[in-house]
Amino acid sequence: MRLITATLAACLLAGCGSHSTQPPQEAEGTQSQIENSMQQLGVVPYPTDVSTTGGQWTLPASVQLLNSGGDTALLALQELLSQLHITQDPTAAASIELSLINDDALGAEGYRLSIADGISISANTDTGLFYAVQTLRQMLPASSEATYQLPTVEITDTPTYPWRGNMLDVARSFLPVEYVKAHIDRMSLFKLNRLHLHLSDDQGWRVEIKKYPKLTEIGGASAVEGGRSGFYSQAEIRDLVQYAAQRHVTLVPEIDLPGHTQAALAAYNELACDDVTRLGTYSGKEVGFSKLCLTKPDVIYPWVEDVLSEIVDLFPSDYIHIGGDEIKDPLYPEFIARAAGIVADLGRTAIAWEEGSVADNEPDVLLQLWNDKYDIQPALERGHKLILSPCSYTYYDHGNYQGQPNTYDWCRKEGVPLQRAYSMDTSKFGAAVGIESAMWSELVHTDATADNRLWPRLAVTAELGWSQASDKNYEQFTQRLSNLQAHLDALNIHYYPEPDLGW
Ligand code: TNX
Repeated sequence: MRLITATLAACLLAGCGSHSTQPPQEAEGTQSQIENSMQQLGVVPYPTDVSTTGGQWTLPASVQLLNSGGDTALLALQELLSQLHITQDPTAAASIELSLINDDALGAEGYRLSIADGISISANTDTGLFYAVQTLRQMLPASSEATYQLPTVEITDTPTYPWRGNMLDVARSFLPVEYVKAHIDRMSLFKLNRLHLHLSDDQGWRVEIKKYPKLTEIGGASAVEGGRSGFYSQAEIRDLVQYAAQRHVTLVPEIDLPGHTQAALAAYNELACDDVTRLGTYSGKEVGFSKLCLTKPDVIYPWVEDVLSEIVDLFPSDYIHIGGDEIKDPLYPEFIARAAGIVADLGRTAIAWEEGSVADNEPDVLLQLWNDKYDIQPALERGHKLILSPCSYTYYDHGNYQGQPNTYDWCRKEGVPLQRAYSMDTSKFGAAVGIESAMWSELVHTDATADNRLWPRLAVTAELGWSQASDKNYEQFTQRLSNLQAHLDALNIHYYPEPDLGW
């Protein structure tokens, strides 16, 4: 709000005229930097096209809402208005209008938001309308104030990538349902739309599978040393899926196969090769020691099929992640191709970590790149697309600063500070559906620590995933984001006090 007021003051003083206020790539000097920043809306991710007319409009204490079909958008708008103590009155002079239209330029997620002598929002879908409401939410204060002044503006906004995601490792250390719901709320404020849940690993199994109850009886009770155990029942998953859908977030489940499976082996010993002696649960931090016995196809494939069938029943996501990281076995490529085939037979498409690119997969299988320098070129040539998670930019289990206690630094010894995360050039990795940051949880054992690792860096994932690369400007990003501190506070986020934001 402060920035918006400053914007208006600057416009009123200097006369903004009717020109685009998209942030230019290079600010030329201190004076122009200040002017540029003052002309920006305090919105993250920055919208595609913003033009101000130099005026302002005061949102009155009571408005009428006109809605043609934006169900979740209407709910979000009503929630926003009630937080600001603005009442709805069908006879009020001022209106906020949500309209479903037909405009190819907006795609499935884009919207137009116009503020003149009222607010008019249009989009092809409820999703687009919902995102417009999120933009409006960021332009307004986080809690009620005496008056609400908005700049008169025309925004047209569409995302760069359809996949704007975050991965939570709930396997090493569990995150309770309440945390996941709060996380979905927070993601939606930034137009993030994929929540990848890493549901199984050596240290734990976190989703109820009816046919194999010991997975959660045994695997749900274990965790990494110092971490939390637990699991989601199928009823809880269904509730979460619905909660996420109402906020335009798709839950993408991962069952990590055929490595990272000690929790499953501990529950069902027959999945391990006969000479394996390590058959109990595991709470250390090593990786790459466990695997399903690939020479026992009659045992493991029916199990994989049963587990994935229940996963597909629970999660409506078009994509199901089958893991595939950190394992060496001559039968590995065959396993990945077969597991991806099982997913396809269930009517969905598989995602595998980058190593899965050695398998003979259909080109629609998505590959998730996690080592910056992995040679993914051959897979790109076969037509695969990527989810970009290069660890030196997107691994938020790495420090907010070099040497932050309880963070990893195996990928980048300086950690992944905000500015580093923002500096990722998404175009240099090849054809991508989008970007996803990851929070592994070997060292993240509480909600507050999770918040500290995720925020404010998740705002970077949002901006790189949504905004135009040509608008990228770290100074301006930090100015816009610092302006949103009250919004993060209102969401009760225990964010890292990032010095670049003055927090
Ligand atoms: C690598 S990235 C892993 C995870 C660890 C993470 C820790 C990937 C596919 N595998 O098993 O938790 O490093 O940063």
